Amino acid sequence: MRKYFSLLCIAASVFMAGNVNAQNPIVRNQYSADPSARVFGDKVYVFPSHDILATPGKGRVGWFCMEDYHVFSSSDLTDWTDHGMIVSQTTTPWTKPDAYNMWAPDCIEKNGKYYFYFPASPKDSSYGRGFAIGVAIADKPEGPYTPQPTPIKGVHGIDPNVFIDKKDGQAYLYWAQGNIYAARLKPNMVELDSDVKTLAELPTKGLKEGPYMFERNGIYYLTYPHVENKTERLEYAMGNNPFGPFKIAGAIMDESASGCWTNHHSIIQFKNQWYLFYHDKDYSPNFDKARSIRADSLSFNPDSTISKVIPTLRGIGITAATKEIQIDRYSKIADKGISISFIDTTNKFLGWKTSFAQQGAWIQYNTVDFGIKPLKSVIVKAVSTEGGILQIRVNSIDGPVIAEVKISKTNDWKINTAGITKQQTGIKHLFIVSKDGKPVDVDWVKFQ
Ligand code: FUB
Repeated sequence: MRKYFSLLCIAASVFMAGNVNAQNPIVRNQYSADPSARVFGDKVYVFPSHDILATPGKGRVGWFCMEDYHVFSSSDLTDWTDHGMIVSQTTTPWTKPDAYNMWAPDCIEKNGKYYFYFPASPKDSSYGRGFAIGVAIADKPEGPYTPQPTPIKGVHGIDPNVFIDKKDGQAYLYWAQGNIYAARLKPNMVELDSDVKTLAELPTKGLKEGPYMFERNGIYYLTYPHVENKTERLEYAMGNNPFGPFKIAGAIMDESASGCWTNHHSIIQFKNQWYLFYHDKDYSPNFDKARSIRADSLSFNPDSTISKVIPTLRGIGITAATKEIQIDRYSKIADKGISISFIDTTNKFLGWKTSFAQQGAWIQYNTVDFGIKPLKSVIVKAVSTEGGILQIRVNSIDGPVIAEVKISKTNDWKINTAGITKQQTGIKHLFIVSKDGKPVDVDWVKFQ
């Protein structure tokens, strides 16, 4: 029966798999949090938590509610594929099937097998109270994953993170439960191989959780969210080996301006660039337990410390000019006469619109690839009750106007097209400017 059910789940996952767009947030078809990004082969895989909204009888209303995990992948950091559900509370042998406590996970590859670590509430009190941490194993990053029959013995807590030291191939498990703990893993990756070590050099006041370890140039970076003030910010400490001792080094990302209480992250290097994956509450401004994952570039200072990451909406990756360019995920925006809001507040996953309301109001969207063949026209999906004119410029706000788009007078979203007067190739920064100040709402812009 269990086998039949697993097959059904796999079939449902494949059916539900789909492509989602780039920019921040990365995942656009569901809530997502606690992103564990990994480079496997020539792709980046992200293993996030999957927030859903609790309703009476399903989870605890007003709190985190998570029943399963999805995995996403991208080869260009722009187009992300949702591979569907990989592990669920109802199909894991040891988890309480109605606890909705499948919190922040992680995944790692060893000898061609993929080990997915996840915290959840056990159904059997012999595994201890609170959270235990289990493992599911697959032959491919996107699954199918087979959960182990029992959680890892000797581990109680949340937010597992696994690190394999390239120096000697030793795997370490980190997790949180008030403090941050670490232990060696056996070669089978599912049992501890040492005593549990408390990483005591970290801040003693204010919650810390979500450990994420990585190594660069022989320095071991233990990174973690910590409540130094009122909400979590991402901090780090540096050491000479995976068990420390560690020296507190500062903040990677400040507290969210949105007030999202949690943050949770991972750091990877992909094609010579480092990236920080983290979360905020983009699709749920009023409830910070329904979060969305994001990514921005990260860099190091000459002394090996981390340069603070300022969160952006534009995020990472290059946007093809021929795709729908969501200009509301801007790189920069004029101080006045322009604003961003949800297209439909009753269905926020429809995304955002940019409202132009003043002559000269502008928005900048960086790194658009016009390709090698000149494109002929630009399409703007817009609505304007008075009609208006938008200029499309490249390079800078004073850069050449490559098209002027007359937005027709209408009460409904409409496609407006104009010819390109100055052909473009290669990667350009895009500027959309209101020529006449008439109110115009824009959903997206694309070239063809
Ligand atoms: O997603 C639930 C919990 O919120 C995670 O386990 C923590 O790290 C925090 O992000």
